Amino acid sequence: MFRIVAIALSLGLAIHAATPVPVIFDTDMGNDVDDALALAMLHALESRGECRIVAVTVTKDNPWAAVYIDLVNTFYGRAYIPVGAVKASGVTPEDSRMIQAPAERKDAAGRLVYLRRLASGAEAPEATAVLLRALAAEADGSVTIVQVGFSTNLARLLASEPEAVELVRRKVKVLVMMAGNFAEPKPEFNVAKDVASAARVLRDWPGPIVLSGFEIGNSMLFPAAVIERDFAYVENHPIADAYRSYMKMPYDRPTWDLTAALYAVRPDGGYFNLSAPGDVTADAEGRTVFHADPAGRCRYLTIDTEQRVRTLEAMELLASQPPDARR
Ligand SMILES: [Ca+2]
Repeated sequence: MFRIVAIALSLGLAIHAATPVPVIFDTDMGNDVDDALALAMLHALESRGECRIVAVTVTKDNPWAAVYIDLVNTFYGRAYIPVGAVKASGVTPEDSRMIQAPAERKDAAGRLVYLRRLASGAEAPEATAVLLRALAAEADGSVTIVQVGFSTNLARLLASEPEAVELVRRKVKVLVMMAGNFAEPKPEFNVAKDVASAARVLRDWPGPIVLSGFEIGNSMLFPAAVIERDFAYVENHPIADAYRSYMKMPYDRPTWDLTAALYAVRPDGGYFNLSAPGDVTADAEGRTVFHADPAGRCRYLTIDTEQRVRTLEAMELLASQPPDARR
């Protein structure tokens, strides 16, 4: 009996591993460098056959965000991935060197160092339309959305058309958000910058939500030494370039968005634990409160000391994996 269960389990795992998880990555690329590392991780996981990036959508209202994402996708050999940009949200419109410097970097001959499709963010389609199209094309119950910026796009998605909520309910397996703080009653950036949208998504999202709170990524720092050593396989690397452009090196930065991406693709990897179910509300300043409820749709990640060592190492290895490493 035990052996039969073991065989069934291994078959189940094999089937699971053979079907890459369709992932939508929704990011405020440019506000912090963990978004870039998280996107690099998703590309590595796609190269390993574990996920498929079906679209990337942006909630930083700055034209260089979509351009930078497009050049990263191109670097990893996936220039075809649709990139949608938030339009006229006014949320964090300020320029950011981590996205603009790599996008404008030229070689001695005056050519762009990083190839890309988008000449400007204005060419990127509106994010809600990209989300609707991406969801409609995927199998029912299959899509994982990783939201590591503001909830602007997902709130707009829910309000976009009468069938949108039903489309989300039918297509999305889980929404994984880097949002909130479940250790201290402090406002969290992703929630605070667009509280109305965060509150709406937390209230109205028609399916399960897993949140990686501020305290999770804050407890594991991405080492500057990994940027200097493990991204040096190519002279110009768009992720290392962004990291060096974001702050003065050397610095170790929290892994907030990487934790959400890792959990999204490997929920059974043992990297984290999950809270009991409940609901999460956001107040006007961007503080989140968890209300335990067996019928609730939300859980948040927890992590213990032993897990931290292995989880950080997995994030370092995946983020620095060269393109097409398994081909
Ligand atoms: Ca982010």
